[in-house]
Amino acid sequence: MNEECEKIVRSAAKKIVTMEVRGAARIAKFAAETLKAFAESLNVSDPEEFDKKMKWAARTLLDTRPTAVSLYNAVNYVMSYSGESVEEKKESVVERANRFVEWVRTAHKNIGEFGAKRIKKGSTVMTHCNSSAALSVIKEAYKQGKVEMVFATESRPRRQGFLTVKELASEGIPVTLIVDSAVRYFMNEIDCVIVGADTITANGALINKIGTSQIALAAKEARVPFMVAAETYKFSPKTLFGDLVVIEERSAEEVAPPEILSLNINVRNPAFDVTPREYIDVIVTEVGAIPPEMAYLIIRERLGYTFREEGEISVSPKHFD
Ligand code: RUB
Repeated sequence: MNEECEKIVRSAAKKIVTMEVRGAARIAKFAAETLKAFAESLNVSDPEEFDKKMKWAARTLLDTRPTAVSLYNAVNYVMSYSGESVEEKKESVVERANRFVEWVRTAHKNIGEFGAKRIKKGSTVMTHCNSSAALSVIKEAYKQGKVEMVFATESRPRRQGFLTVKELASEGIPVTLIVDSAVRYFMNEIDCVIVGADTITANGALINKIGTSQIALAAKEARVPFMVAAETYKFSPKTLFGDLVVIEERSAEEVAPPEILSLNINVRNPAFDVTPREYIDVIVTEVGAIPPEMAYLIIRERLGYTFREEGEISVSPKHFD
């Protein structure tokens, strides 16, 4: 019976690893939903056994992809469940998972509204990869009649840019697809760059799809504002305690075909890169549009972490508590 339950988690983990479920927000929501489904179907009577199984599920999900802190925050949020009996614990898991999913849903609405205020009428905007948060800004600004054209990068090697152009085109939003190496060529035509985030560190740096930092560099050179759309669960509490963000390196097969790989060459395929805070004009979160320097406050106020005091840190994000 519980082997069947474990399948829920193993299959979810596989979907994240193979990127059937991808993007920091989607992964986080999916992890919360998976923990909920697992808890609901667990057939145990011993509360300690329940905790053990939940920890196994949490660890299995956390071990899928290392970079997006949204996954860690989602798992941590649900795993802060309470209760004495198995039934109470289950109820608490379900409640927390539902709250997290609601957090994801409502955050996008606010981010869209706040971000759109910073887009001028008649704008051409550029985005990279496929970010639900960045697209919520673009869609809202378009609805308000402010966006004339969206430049979307292909986003090699996985070409998530195709998802972006499909999504925008399906809503009738004018979009131009470009290869990643054409970013600087077109930057003078751009009024604002809008990207999403996998992680924001305590010092305000952005970790996002590989190529983001090159776009930020080109934007700075051309004095084009660079906006990051990031829900507060994309901020990393761990970086407050000195942890470095692990950048996922994916397989060489994503980059080159077999005849090239057979040449016995090295291939490196980092999935994300780091954009220092100096390149970021604003981070639009669901609680406001903030400078990157305010990242620590977000981690403290929204996620409930403060600098370590007397060996204690709070681990329960405060959002809905
Ligand atoms: C996706 C990516 C996205 C962020 C933000 O990378 O880098 O820009 O995750 O997306 P991958 P969202 O495709 O490798 O997961 O705003 O939807 O969370």
